[in-house]
Amino acid sequence: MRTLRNLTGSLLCSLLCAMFATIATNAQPAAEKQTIPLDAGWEFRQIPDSPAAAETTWRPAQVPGDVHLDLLRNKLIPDPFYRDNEAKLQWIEDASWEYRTTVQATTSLLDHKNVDIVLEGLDAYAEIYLNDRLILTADNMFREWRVPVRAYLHSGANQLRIVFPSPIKTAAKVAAADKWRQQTHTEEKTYIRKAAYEYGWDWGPRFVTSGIWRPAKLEAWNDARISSLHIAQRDVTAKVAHLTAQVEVTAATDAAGKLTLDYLHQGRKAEVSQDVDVHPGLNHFDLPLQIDSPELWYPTGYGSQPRYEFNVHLRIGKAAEDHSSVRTGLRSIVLRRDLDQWGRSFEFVINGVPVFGKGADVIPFDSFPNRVTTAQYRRILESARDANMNMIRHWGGGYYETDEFYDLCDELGIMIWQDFMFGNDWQPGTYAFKQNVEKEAEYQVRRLRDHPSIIIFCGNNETEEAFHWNGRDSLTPQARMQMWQDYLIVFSGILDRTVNRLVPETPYWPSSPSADYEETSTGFQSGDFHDWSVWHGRVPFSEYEKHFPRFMTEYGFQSFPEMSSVSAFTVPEDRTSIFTPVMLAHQKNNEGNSIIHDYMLKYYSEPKDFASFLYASQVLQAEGIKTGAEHLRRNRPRSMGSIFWQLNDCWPVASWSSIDYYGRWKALQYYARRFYAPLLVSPHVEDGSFNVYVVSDKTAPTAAQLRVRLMTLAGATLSDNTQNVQIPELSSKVYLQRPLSEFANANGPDAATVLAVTDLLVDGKVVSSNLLYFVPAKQVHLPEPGIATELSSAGASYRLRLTSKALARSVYVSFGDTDAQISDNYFDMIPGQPVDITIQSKVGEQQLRQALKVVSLAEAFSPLGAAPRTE
Ligand code: BMA
Repeated sequence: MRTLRNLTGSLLCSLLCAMFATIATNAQPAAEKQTIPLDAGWEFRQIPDSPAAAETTWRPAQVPGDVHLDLLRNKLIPDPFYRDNEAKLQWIEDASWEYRTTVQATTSLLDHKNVDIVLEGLDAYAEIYLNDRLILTADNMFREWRVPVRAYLHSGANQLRIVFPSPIKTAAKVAAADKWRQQTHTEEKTYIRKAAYEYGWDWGPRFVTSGIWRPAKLEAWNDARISSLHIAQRDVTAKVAHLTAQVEVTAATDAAGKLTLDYLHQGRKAEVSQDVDVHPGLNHFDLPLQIDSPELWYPTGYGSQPRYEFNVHLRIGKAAEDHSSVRTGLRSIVLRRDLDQWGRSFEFVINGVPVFGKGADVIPFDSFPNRVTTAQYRRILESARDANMNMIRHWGGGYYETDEFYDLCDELGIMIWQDFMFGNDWQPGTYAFKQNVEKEAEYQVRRLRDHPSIIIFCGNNETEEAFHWNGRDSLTPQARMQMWQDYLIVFSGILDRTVNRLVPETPYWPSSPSADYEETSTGFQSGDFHDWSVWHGRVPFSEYEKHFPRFMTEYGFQSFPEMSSVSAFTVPEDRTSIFTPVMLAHQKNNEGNSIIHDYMLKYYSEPKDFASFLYASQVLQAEGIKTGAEHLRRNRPRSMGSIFWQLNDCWPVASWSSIDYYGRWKALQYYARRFYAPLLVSPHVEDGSFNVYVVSDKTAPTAAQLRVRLMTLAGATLSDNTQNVQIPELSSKVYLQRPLSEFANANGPDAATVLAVTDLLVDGKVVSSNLLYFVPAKQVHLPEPGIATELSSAGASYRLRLTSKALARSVYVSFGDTDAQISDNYFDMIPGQPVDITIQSKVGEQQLRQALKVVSLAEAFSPLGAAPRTE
């Protein structure tokens, strides 16, 4: 095109141009890029020569998808999550599988100068054949693969076939070629880049699957295509945003063209354009732009989440070659790590505001990612937001999530701590592996960098710590030195560099937990922290209060899902004890059920039956995490984050989650809504004194009232005092301090029968409420609360009014399998203080009334304590 333009003016050219124009019009060359999804007509089978080949007939398959889901859809395997079916399905990982479809190459497709096959995700090692010609060998689940295939396509039907040799055997072969492995004992499975949780985790089943797990498509283009569009946020303030639209164009030829960028600004379309010369290969163009008084994106609780849409069009000569768009929010991020009296701070400063990170760790939403629906993503992420969480940590043992997941976090204002996908395992040190990781990081960072929700990229989950695990400390010094060097090359070299090059505004952190290699021998000066003293270390919950991490990225305690969730994967005989074989098959942490049982006896006593055990386990978990979360919040700014382990589940299981696999909130999620409230009242006994803290995440001072009552469990008020308080923004402070003896004699008999009720009121409304007991939970002798209920219809929903004669702890309202959404649950009830909750349900009042069950902690335990069975 450019050659023709250069000749403009000459007679010969005018003639030639006229001629070409005619030809072009007649042939109608497809100008702009064409994308054709390859999502239809797929079939799969087990490769006949693999051992125990049982399913060698070609059968219909779904792409994107995986072998397990295809086998399930074809009714060749039972539900993998039901009872102990997991164990029966382990043969699938030893087999090899293949997928095929027909690619129709139409004339309009072949009219393009370039046609690429684009595979957005293959799990994991795969050989790709087009018309029986090997066009690609893939070995990383987390990379996109693109192969130019114009030359191999013929008009009409072409066969695309993808072979997945057994992942287990392939990884073993790749590992065997690494001569260092004999010294480092790096696990075979790590040699193929594949989601670690597929091999089983301490909350997840083992389903090592294979498949085309992300979309496949054909892209047909002519002279050039836009391979990436990024809005670099060099300098963003409320006054002005200095941005650069970075456009990468892949060209097949030398050509002159034009890039036009448009975006909406204050309701009007703004436009920037630039003439460009492209050359074969990758071309980089920067289009600077300035937005005055930008609307900034804030984490939820700090402001709104406006997003700007930027569209870029590429023309070569007169032809519209390609267009691309990106939606992003404008914000500035600083990970502030200043030296201070405790060591070095670790706080995220967003748009100039130091934000206390409140949330939980997120694991994959399913063992089979392709069946996760938009509704599930929404339900879990909205649940996070609704429980006053503003941050999640996207944990490194799974997979990089879908665009939809990140879009939702952007929309909801949920900040993401984004791990690269390395979970605990030591990683191979071969050159090929490192190159593979670099390509993965380039692809993923390019894909993710415009999501305003991602506020940090982190190298891995616990790999830095894992240098000392599994006997590695006793390896030869030479092996250890080599391993550490390989570690640094990947996690403080390749990944750091890639983030820095592609999105320098987003901080990078080498590992979680880490202190970025700073000395932390006396503890808690620097970096993020995983506190597993509770649970794995089996110490009491109060241990949390002895630790002062600068930012907590994991701490947790397990519970069981509620009865309706347990019923979904069991038969009645499985539900006689938490130690039945099926209940143990749905507990993946060694001795997990015994750990729950031990803590149960330590804090309460033996639950009276199976249903009560499920309920009490949730209360136990919620009370434990509440202890940790409130401690961290009270200690701001020393601690600036509380991310508990874990938000969700990938199947129905006993785990650390606060929301179960079916999306049902456990007690912990309801508790989190209270302990993560923007204004929190937190009574606490410290050094013989009763202290009432108020913690504020508000960015403006708040005028409030603090009411503190001393009551008996039976409902008598012993004292009742209210004081006005001025709460500074972003603060934690004690507003009331009294010698403990004034409230209760901690050692005397009275202490077990009284409690302090603390309420924080703003404009006369209670915004936070908290109770404090003066003796350990086990010694609090809860009376029978005698809870009365009154259900009435209230417009489109129902109102349930509960009244209690005595103190009732963790009141659990349920309707069994009857459809009902409950506005609050697992709440404490003060005698004489009715509680109203809203019930949304499709069923009638009568049916709801019949299904209604209310229990509280007092009714969950057998007076005598039946002897438990042990694992
Ligand atoms: C941490 C996490 C996970 C694990 C959890 C509970 O180590 O990173 O690997 O599931 O603890 O053990």
